Amino acid sequence: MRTCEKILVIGSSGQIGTELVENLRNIYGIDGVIASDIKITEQAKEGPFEVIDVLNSQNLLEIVKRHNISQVYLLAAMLSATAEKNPKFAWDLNMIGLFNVLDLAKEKIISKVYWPSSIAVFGPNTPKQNTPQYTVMEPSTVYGISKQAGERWCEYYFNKYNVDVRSLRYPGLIGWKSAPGGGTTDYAVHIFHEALKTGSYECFLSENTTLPMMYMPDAIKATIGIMEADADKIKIRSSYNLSSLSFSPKDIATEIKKHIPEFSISYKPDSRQQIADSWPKSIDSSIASEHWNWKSEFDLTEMTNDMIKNLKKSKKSETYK
Ligand code: AKB
Repeated sequence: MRTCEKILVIGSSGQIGTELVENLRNIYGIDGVIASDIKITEQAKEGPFEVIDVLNSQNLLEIVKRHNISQVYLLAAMLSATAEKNPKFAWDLNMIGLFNVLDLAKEKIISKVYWPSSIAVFGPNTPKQNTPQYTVMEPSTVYGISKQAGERWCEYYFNKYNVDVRSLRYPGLIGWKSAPGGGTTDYAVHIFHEALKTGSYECFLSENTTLPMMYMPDAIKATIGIMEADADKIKIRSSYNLSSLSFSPKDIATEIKKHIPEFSISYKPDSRQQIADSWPKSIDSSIASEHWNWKSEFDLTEMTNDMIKNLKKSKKSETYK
């Protein structure tokens, strides 16, 4: 167990945070990782937990000092679909939260920052297949605009103030331990729950909407991997392209049918379709592989097997098939 670091995860009860805290605690010990969210959650029963409003820099500073925090993972953000409903607040949350954390590193109160970016930094004019690290971006959602601006600020803080900030452009993330929180790719989690619960699913994206996706164990491996890599290997201080899978609702439904033959899917695209249509279909992450050895492990079949096996196990008490 490594005891030299004291880590704060902000937004720890969300989709990524839930699994990240668990994994970080395996490395740094329960007391080495402080979970925090805007309100108290079940996570508070599992180890140190603080209520933090990331928009309140004084509240954040006080907690960082009290726990002698050395690294912050800033996961609190409003995702693509929810952000479109409240663009101004989404901008404030996504940007002010980032500045508050970057400033702690600028003042050398903390030494390392992790901040997630997203495939949402790309837009309708971006090449859709195998989207390169450096290309036209022009995001069309407020979430994407905030992530692109955030990337620029991360690089700026690195160049001007020597802030050790690291970041990944996450694709859609799929996991069985936690629910997704207001994104366009959320269907790829909901579909598993509905397949097991009711045997059918109405998808809010059209059947051939292919998007870049990733199974949560790969996303956690990448997140901890980039944070643990030697600083000189992290040559990109805006954010790295990260890729694993690419699939459409039709592709994933076909995989699920291998486990639940009677499963049926219908399609009723809503406003999220336009967001999905503006994003890449697949991502080139060869630079991440070259710089800090990124490699994904799960393909679509392995992910589907693992999701179904674990959801069945964890939901034994519910009426899962
Ligand atoms: C979303 O759909 O908004 C997120 C993302 C791709 O960043 N999952």
